[in-house]
Amino acid sequence: MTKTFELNAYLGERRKLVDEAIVRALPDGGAGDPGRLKEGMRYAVLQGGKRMRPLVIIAACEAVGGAAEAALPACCALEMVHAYSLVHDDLPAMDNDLERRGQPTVHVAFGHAGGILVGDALLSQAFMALMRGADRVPAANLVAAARVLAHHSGVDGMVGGQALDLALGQDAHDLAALEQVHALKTGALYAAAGALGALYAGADADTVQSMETWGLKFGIAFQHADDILDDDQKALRAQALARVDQLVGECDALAAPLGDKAEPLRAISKWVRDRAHAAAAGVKAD
Ligand code: GRG
Repeated sequence: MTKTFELNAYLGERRKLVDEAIVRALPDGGAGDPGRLKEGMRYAVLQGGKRMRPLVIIAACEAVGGAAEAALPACCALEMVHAYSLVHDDLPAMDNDLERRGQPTVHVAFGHAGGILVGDALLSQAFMALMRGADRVPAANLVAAARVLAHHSGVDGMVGGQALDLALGQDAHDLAALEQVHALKTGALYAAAGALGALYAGADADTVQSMETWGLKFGIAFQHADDILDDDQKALRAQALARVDQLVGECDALAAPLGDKAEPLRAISKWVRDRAHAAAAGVKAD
């Protein structure tokens, strides 16, 4: 399988499933929509994006013996949390960004209050989407999935990472401090992705833990690669690149016992390593 595995084809097929499921999981913009809230939610989620977190969910699910379709409720939920975080991050009180994915940001298109409410509504809708798996997932795994999503999204995860980032400002002068932010702000949602993929495959607690750790390491590597691509944290670039190699090696070790089923996971972590190295060599990747 290793020689013939085509990551782009794999991601393209799964991405189609994810995109179709997300459209179904969002409120229908055609029904009553006071304040254009539903329209704003759809705008925030359906304007593109790589869908990397849902694709990691599916790869983790398949790596432990599940089917992609079983994981779609978790894919929709996590992408909604990701979208809400971007909407709030773009607000004037945060980064005050006017464009995202080549379009006006949500607060530009729907007003500042609209941006706040769209983000809030997406977070709640995420837990509605997660529960769509209720009939296909063991009840204990569904409860664990709600806990995992809340934990990694909240104060001990992404929101805590954003707060830490704001508190540190430009003070992240060493790799350890930088990685603490990366682990919470970006790594947490990827840790959730690994765990959710395993939970929606019906996996046991040890397997879920292993995939959660895979996701955390991958997420930190993903953020280092993103920093290199964006020319951020230049003083730490060489150390960050070395860490990407180390983290991807640790991901591979976690995936090794899963055999061929984990080929997509291996290809995804290799993609992030190649992306980081290409960016460091001055080649712009997608
Ligand atoms: C405001 C609650 C709150 C959280 C904000 C996600 C975040 C925390 C801030 C956005 C800025 C940033 C650099 C976050 C790191 C995570 C990251 C790389 C986000 C972009 O993810 P991609 O590249 O985006 O997956 P697409 O557009 O492909 O979905």
